[in-house]
Amino acid sequence: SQIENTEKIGFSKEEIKASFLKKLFYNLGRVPQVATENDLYKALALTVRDRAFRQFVRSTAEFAQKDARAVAYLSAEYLPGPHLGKNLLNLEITDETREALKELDLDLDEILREEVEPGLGNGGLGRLASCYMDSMATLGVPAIGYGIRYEFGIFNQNIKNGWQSEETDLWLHYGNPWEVVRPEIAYEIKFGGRTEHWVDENDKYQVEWIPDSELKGTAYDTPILGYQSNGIIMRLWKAEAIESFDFSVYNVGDYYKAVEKKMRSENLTKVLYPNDENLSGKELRLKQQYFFVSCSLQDIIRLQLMQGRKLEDLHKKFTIQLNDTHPSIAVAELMRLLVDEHQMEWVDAWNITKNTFAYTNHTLLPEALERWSVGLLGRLLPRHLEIIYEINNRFLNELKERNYNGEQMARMSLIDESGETSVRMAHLATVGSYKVNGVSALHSGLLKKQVLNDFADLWPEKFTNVTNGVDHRRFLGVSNPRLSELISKKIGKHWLTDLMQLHQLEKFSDDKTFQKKWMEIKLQNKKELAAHMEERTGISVDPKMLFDVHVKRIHEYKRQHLKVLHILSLYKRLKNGDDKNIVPTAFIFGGKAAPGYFMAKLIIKLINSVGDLVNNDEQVKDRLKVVFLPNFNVKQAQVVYPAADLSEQISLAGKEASGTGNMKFALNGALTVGTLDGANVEIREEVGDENFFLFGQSTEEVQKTRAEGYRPYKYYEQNEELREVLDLLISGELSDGDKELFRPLYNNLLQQDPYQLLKDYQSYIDKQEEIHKVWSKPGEWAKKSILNVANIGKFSSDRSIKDYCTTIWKIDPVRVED
Ligand code: 26W
Repeated sequence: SQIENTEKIGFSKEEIKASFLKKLFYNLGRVPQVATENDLYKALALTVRDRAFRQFVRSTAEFAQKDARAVAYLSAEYLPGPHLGKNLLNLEITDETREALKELDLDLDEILREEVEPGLGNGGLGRLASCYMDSMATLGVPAIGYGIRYEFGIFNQNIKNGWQSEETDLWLHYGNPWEVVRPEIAYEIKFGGRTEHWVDENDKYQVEWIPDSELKGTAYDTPILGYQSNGIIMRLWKAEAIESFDFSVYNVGDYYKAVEKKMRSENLTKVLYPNDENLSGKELRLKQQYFFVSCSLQDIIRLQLMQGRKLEDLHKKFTIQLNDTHPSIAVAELMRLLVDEHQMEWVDAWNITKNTFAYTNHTLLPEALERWSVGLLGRLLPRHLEIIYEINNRFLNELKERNYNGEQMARMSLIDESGETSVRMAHLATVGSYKVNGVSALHSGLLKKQVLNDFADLWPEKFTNVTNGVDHRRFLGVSNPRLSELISKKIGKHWLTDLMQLHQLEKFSDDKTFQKKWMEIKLQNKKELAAHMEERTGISVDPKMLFDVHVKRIHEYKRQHLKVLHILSLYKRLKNGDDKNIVPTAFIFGGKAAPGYFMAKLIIKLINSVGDLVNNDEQVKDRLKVVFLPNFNVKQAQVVYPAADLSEQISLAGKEASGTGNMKFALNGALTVGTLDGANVEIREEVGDENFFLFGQSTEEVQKTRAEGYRPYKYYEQNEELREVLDLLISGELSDGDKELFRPLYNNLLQQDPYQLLKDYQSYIDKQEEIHKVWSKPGEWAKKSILNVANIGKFSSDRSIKDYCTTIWKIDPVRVED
C-alpha cells in the first residue's frame, strides 16, 4: 500500500520513504524483503537522483534566463567520491532519510557503504576538480565539467606479501545510478590521415583534413549538487563507433571487420592512465586527450549557437579552464574548428582563442611536464601539428620584433628541438591562454621564476595565483558528523556555506570541557578507523595511540621513506631501552604507486616489512604499530582524515605544488608536521607558527644545497643514528635475511638522494621528539587542534572558486535561492 501512494518529489520522511519503495519496486522489481544491499543502495540513489535533477534543471533555467557567462572546466580526471551521502547533505535530507529507512528496518550507514566510487582520477588533480564542481554548484557559478568516462578507473590496490598488486576497477559492473546517457549529444572525432590545402573561388585559403579513422563521443551526464539549492552537470564522454546509415552497405560480407572496428573505437575510453607526475608518452593517452577536448569544444560551440549567440562572442559567454596541460590540445582544436570548420579568419579566431582559455599548472616536476613528439602528434593529428607550427611562427615573430635573441626564442618556442623534436604543451597552453595560475602562493611564485620564467617576463599580467581549497562539506560535513555536530552546536550551521565562521571556535580553545568533548570525538573517530584497519589488514591498533598519518600517492618527492627512517630510529631506540620522549604511536600509511614506478613499489614493500618487524616484536609492539591501509581512495579518506592526530606533509620544499590532503587533515583537527612546501606555507600562516610543526630546509636552502654539490654520504658518515637506521635496510633484518631487497633504495639515498632525505633527517627527528612531548600534554594538544580548525577557513574550495571568479573568469555567481 505504501507503494501505491502517489509519489511526490518532496523532502519529508514520508515522501522519501514512498519514493524509495517505489524505486525499489518499479525500477528494480524488488520488495524490501528480498532486496540485496545493492538493490537498496540503487533504490535510494535513484530516489535522491530525482531530487538532484530537479535542482539541476532549475539552475540551468535560471542561468539561461540570465544569459550568464559560464565556465567550462576541462579535466581529464575527476574523483567525485561516493555521491549518495554527499547529495543527502546537500539536499539536507540526511536525517529524514535515516528515519525513513529505520521505519523499514534498514540502516542508512550500511547502504552508504555499498557505493563504489568513480575512481576517474589519480590523486590531487582529480580530487581538486571534484571539489571545484561542488563549490561552483554551491556558489551558483554557471558551469559544466567535461571529462572522460573511463570504463575502468584507477586500479584497485591489493597488498600481497607486502607488495602492491593491481586489480581492474570495475566501477560500472553493478550499473551507475547517478548518470544519464544522452545519445543525441554525440560528436564525431577524427584521427590520422592527411590535410589538403587550396585557394577557393573567393580567394579564400581552405584546408581539409582527410582522416583515416573516425569515431564518436557520447555524453553521459552526472548531476553535481551544490549545498541547498543549485546543481550543475559533470559531462563525461564515452567513445563509440560511428554506425552511419551506410555502415551496413559498405560492410556487406565484412561483418566481423565492422565489429572489430567498433571494438577498437571503444578501447579509447577503456582505462585511465595510472601515472601521475610522470609521462607515459603513449599514443592512446594523446588520443584520449584529443577525444574529450574535441567533444567538449564541439559541445560548447553548439551551446553557444543554440542560444542564438554569435560564434564571434564565444569568449564573452564562455571561459574554458584547462586543468593542467592534459586538455591543452584544445588551443589547436579551437583554432581548427573556428578557421577550418567555421570559416573564420586566423587573426579573429586567435583573438577568440586566447581570450577563452585559462590554464592552471599543477606541477613543476620536469618529468611531469607534458610534451608530445612531433612524429606522433603529426601522425595522429596532422592538422593540429600544422596549426601549432603556425601559432609558433607568429609567436616567434612577435618575439623577434621585441628583439629577443635566438637562445631565448629556442627556450620559449612551442617546439623543443633539443632532443627528439617535440611540442611543449605547457608553452602551448601559456601562449593560448589569457591567464595562467599556479595552485599555491609558493608554487605560483616558482612557476614565474622557473618553468615559465620567460613567459612571465613577457606577459607579467597573465600570471596569477589561486591557492587550492577543499570541499569542507564533504571532508568535514559528511565524513566527520560528530565534529560537525559539535561545531554546529557551538557556532551554528553557517560554517557550511562560510568556512570563515570557524573563527568563532577560537574563544573555546582554552575551555577544558570543550577540549574534552573535542578529544572524545577524535577518540571515537579513531576507534572507527582502528576497526576499519583491523578488518582490512588484521592489524589491531590501540585507539589511544598517537595516530601519525601519511596518506597520498606514493612518490619519492613526497618522502614516505623519510617517515620510515623515523620509525626505524624509534624502533632502534626502544630496542636499546631508550624510551624517553616516545609516546605510543600508530603510523598509518596509504596510497597507490604507479604500476611501473619501481622505487615507489619498493617503498610500499619497505613500509610493510617495517610493519612486520615492529608489529610482531614483543618488546615494542605496544609502543609502535605500523599499518599500510590498502587501496586509499576518497571513500577510505573519509574515514582516515577524521581520525588523524598528526598529518605528515613532508615533501622536499619546492616539489609539492600545493597539496590538498594537508588541508583536509587540519580541517579535522590534526596537527601538521611539514616542510615549507606548497600550501603548507599558507596553512602555517593561518593557524600560527606555534600550532604547526615545521622542519627541514626551505626551497632556497634546497637549491643552495644542490648548487653546492650535495653529498648525502657525508650525513651518513657524520650521523650515527642515521647510519644505523640506513644500515638496517640492508641488514636482512627487514627481509628474511635478504640483504639485496632494499639495496636500490639504500644506494639511491647514499649516492644521489635527489630529494635530500639525509639532509633533512635530523631536523625531522628533532621535530618529532617535540611532537611527542606536546602529545604528552593533552590540554596543549587539544588547544592546538582546536586552533587549527578555527583558522582553516581560507582553505575551503568556496574561497578558491570565488578567487577564480574575480581574478580569472570575471563571473558573478548567480545563486538560485529556494
Ligand atoms: C602526464 C602525467 C601526469 C599526470 C597527472 C602528470 C601530472 C599529473 C598531475 C598534475 C598530478 C597531480 O595530481 N598534481 C597535484 O595537483 C594537486 C592539485 O593542484 C596539488 O595539490 C598537488 O600538489 C599536485 O601534486
